[in-house]
Amino acid sequence: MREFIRSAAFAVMLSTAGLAQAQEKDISITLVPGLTTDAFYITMNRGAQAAADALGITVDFQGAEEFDPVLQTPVLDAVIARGPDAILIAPTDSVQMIEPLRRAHEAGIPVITVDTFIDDGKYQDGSGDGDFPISYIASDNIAGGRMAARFMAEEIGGEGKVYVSNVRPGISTTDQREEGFKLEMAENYPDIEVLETQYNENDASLAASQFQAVTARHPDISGVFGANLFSAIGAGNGVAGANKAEDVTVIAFDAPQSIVDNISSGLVDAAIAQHPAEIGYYGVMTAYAVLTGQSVPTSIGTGFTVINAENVESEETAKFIYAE
Ligand code: T6T
Repeated sequence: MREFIRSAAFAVMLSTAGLAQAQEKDISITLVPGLTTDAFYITMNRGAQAAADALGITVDFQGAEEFDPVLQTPVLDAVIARGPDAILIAPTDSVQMIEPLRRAHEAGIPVITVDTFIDDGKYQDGSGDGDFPISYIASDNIAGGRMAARFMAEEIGGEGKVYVSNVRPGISTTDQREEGFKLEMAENYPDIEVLETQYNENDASLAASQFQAVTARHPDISGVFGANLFSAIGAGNGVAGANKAEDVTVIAFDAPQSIVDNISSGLVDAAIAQHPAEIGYYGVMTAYAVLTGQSVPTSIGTGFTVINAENVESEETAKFIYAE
């Protein structure tokens, strides 16, 4: 039956009888997050479950405890061995996850990437080693990095020294946020100097201690852009630990409750909240469409909500705070 569903997924036309059969089957999709304990992916899973409930299908959530391709690969191999009807995955490295994901593709399991991409993120175009995933559902991370730069520039009055606190090179999302941030600064804010990026391996404590080290070298530092949840939590803690909340602007990517609390207290100036539930919801809907013979877009862009002192207490904002 699974084979039927897979071939149905790739058929150009599906007969009405075939469609009915496909819909009757218990469709089972696995969502492999970047890591399981991150409020971003927990919220993505909520959106995925909402879509699964609406469709009457099953989505399970299987991942590693750290954002690391060496840990994600065996989880993925075990998922492939169980043979779900489709895999939604946030690949933890844009190059290192190509071959592991090819194993899913070669086993006939449709692959859709959510949040992060492999290769250049342009799928089904016959170009590159990793163009086999069917679709990519995510925030526009270059645009998000540009937004962070604009908020930073506004807060620091268009001049000063800033740096990006980032995870590690090779992750499509955080690489693109840094790229967008630097492009915006270079194009529009010539009096802002972007210092060397500090890579923290997704460890908020390391990100906090890196702030101490940067501020020792540059006591006149004006701002830090935390390019993901752990980088931003660490940047805020570093600034608080150095008693620099008054002098240093922190712009966060991601919006778990602790960052939102730091906006309320004035430690963090703005957070660019992604819409992870939307990514999960549309990820599952896309997989379902594929499995029932519909054509799907090769990429779907999801939104952002900027949270700052002006809207942090509003009811409208509350729904964009990540689930814990
Ligand atoms: O920022 C998100 C996600 O978009 C990124 O790919 C990895 O980090 C997070 O999960 C936040 O920790």
